[in-house]
Amino acid sequence: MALLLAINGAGENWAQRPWSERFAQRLPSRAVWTPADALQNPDAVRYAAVWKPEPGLLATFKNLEVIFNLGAGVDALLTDTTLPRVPLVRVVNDDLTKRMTEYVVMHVLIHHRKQALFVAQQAAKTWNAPDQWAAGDVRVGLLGLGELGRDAGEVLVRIGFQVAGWSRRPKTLAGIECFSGPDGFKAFLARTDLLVALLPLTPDTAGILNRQTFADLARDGVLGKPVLINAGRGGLQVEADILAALDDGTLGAVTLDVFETEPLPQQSRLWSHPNVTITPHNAADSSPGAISDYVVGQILAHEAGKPLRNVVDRDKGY
Ligand code: NDP
Ligand code: OXD
Repeated sequence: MALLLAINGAGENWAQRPWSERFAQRLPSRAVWTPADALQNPDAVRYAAVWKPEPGLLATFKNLEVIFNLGAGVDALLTDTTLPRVPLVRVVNDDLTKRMTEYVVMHVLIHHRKQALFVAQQAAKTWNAPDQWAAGDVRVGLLGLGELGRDAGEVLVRIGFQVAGWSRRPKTLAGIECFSGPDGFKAFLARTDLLVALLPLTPDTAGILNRQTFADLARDGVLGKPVLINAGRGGLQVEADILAALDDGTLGAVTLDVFETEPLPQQSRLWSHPNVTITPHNAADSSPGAISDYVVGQILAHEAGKPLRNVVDRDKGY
């Protein structure tokens, strides 16, 4: 049996050679193939570990048993209409989850503690200490209460924020006010000062961060104007609406890790807007070693007859 490794990511973390070496070390008795190797002997390929593979590639391997996506979000993979209907496993691991929680908590605190003001004051050598409200005065709303939303929510609760979350199905979570489904959306927004998006990109969530959503956020919070943080997927947001909402004061500030087009094009006005913070889709760049351990652990468990974990529901799209 062989493992196909097909990787097309940008940045150092996604270089194909180190991934091949990591898997070869962890599975010394198996063949670990690049797409070119695998196409020489397609029937031997039993597993595929992929990040943004060429559309159509995986349909070539008739004996494929499991596809492992090397990230948490599977939206890019599911746009391939020829993707074999074998189990598709996504990454869920502590390393990735904790890194996302760091990102969310850091950016919530930056907005809450007015850090942009202090950076500007330092540049102007100004000593001025404005009133600071407590975390308990700020209502954070998490769009998505999955692996990532729940963990970030727990830490935000511990710090003292008023935390609510919105998911597809109803939930009960300690310390987090839970809303669900289209019926719960408006009430969730109406109590939210600081909106954090950690949703997967699906046909139901595409463009959900739009003008109407921003207009429905609370306008009586201590932050003055609502704030948006999006670390889910760029397709959740309508960037023209974000810019218009910042310009007319519907939103006070935004932090974006993900974009409609990545890398963010040079001509995007988001780059230079004073109330926009941009990070290059690295909110939760997980350790390649930890991801490789996770995939190999799943392969060995599968071969020992145990069920695969974190299998994507193709009908829901996440
Ligand atoms: P999960 O699948 O564990 O959670 C998804 C959450 O979104 C669930 O709570 C789900 O509801 C909710 N949801 C999905 N569709 C809807 C809908 N139509 N209406 C309401 N709620 C909905 O995913 P993770 O938490 O692991 O990851 C979330 C996303 O974060 C990934 O899909 C990926 O796009 C992104 N991501 C970004 C990274 C980055 O570096 N920027 C890194 C890793 C992930 P329910 O619980 O009811 O199913
Ligand atoms: C992921 C990502 O989905 O890196 O894991 O965005």
